[in-house]
Amino acid sequence: MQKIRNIAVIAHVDHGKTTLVDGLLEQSGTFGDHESHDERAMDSNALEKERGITILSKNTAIRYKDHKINIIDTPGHADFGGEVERVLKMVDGVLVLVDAYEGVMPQTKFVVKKMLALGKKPIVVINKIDKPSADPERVVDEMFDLFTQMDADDDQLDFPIVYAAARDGIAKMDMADEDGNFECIFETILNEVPEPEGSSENPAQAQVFTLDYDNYVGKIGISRIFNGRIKKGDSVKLAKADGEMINGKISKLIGFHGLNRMEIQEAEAGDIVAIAGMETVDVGDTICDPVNPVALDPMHVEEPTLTVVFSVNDSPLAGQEGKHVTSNKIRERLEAEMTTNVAMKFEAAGEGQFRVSGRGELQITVLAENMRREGFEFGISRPEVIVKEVEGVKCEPFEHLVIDVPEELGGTVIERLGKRKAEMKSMLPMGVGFQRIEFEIPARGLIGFRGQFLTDTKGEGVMNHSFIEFRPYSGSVESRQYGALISTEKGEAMAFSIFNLQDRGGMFIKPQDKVYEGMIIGEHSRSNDLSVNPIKGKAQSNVRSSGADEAIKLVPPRDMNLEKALEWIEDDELLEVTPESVRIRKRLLTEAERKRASR
Ligand SMILES: Nc1nc2c(ncn2[C@@H]2O[C@H](COP(=O)(O)OP(=O)(O)OP(=O)(O)O)[C@@H](O)[C@H]2O)c(=O)[nH]1
Ligand SMILES: [Mg+2]
Repeated sequence: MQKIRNIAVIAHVDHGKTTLVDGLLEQSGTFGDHESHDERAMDSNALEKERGITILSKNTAIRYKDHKINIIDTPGHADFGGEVERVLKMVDGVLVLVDAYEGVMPQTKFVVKKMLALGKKPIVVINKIDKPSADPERVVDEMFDLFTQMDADDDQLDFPIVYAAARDGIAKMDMADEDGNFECIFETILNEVPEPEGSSENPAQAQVFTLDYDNYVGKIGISRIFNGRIKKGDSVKLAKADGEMINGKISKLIGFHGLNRMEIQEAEAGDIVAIAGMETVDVGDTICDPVNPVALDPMHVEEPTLTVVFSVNDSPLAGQEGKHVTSNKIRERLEAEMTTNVAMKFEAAGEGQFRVSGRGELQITVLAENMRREGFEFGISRPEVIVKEVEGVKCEPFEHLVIDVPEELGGTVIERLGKRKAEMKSMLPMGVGFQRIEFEIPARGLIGFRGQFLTDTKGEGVMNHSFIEFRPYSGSVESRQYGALISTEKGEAMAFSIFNLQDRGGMFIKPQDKVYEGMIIGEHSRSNDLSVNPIKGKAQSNVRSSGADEAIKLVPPRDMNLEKALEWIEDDELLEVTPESVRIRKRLLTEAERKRASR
């Protein structure tokens, strides 16, 4: 049998997982001498590169000495946490990264809890020790405390610690040591991560943990082989979560090495491979021996907590910027998404409307952003949390929220969060004038909070949150404080009118932007909505001196990208998303309609 180690890299968002994997690829010599690659090479899709975050977990394999090490890089953002849990079942050991300054964050707690519960043996990597504010000792203590709180067993508590500056390819086993390379990480993996159990001689058993799609071979299940051998052309049984057994045939087997995938003929117990040939394959399915089929435990798929409605765009500018605009096209696209994305769900919600549910705003924005790049045009409603009954009690999702703010701003933020039903759990000084405050808050209270928070902290605050559980409904929470500036006219915005309107609030549009009746062009500085005319030119008779128009000074408009706009809107408003624009509008476009509806 091949000598194999299987590991996952887990951590809070941005603590350096993908960067560490770069280093592991590089320093194991997996990248050829002349192979060029980007920074964070595993973040391969366009949105991942652009945003600098990992959205999908991905696997790679390296060779170190006579071992093959399969590595799964996971996303750190809370919205994609469900994936981490599935990945953890596929590996025998984990690298838990933690930022040497930020320390234990909500998603660190989430992933450590899952890992401990699954009985995995961790290697803790204190990363970014090069940061001037780094405090590795404090962070090691925080990790010990966390492990103890989460009932780690003695073996798990006895975790090896590596100190690293992943970005610089530096690692060492003791802060007092000289900077070394990643050799100590490779050695620790070989020594500490258990060998895969199972045997190549047993009947085949492989479990699918991620899905992929290829235009030529169709649906692909990325799987860990727990027992036996799998060969191209093999007949197999596919065991589904509900107990059904489906006959299948392996049309293609794909292996991983570095950033490459290559066709292979055979793989055996312990390895991670991609398997094609079964259109009905799903996450959690077991691919097993046809004569002696034994299913592995199905996987837990996290339930969505947030939902929005995607709808056919019916604004006065509909159909002008997008290629795909019809209800059928939108439905097909959403259906395609759901075949590989197990964390999301969708259902029809009336004529031209689709209710899409997921784990958080980012997950939903990523889907919307991908669609808009593909030429889609559509509307999106305000996100709503999913409310459900648990033992007869109405319950809603709660989140663990951690904020880091300059000390003098703590009070303001606590007050704001209080109105959103947050309960403060702890407050600690963080050094360099910051404090860390932790809360538990209904997910509803977080919708629209980020924008306010960034304003309140002048962009210096950092906030992170992660799902805890469904708890009894907490009553009404405060929502947006300010009203909307609503256009009464259709046409092109004029600099002169924007200039006159900017005293009324913050503008979202610039001169020459297309506007229509009912479109929201800015945020009012008061709590009520205000109808305004943004296309009024300067009347001729008012001209006192020529050239005065050029002298107009406009405040730059607020950049309302998809994410910010989605956080901002209220129930009676919608986003209009096209490949070129994100516009905000009232659901009901005319003032008369809105008046009637409010009665
Ligand atoms: N100073 C410093 N920065 C680092 C180090 N390692 C990574 N970074 C930076 O931290 C940022 C996040 O790195 P990523 O590797 O994308 O982090 P990640 O954990 O994969 O993030 P997600 O996948 O989105 O959860 C990047 O800007 C890196 O350059 C380090 O050792 N020191
Ligand atoms: Mg990453």
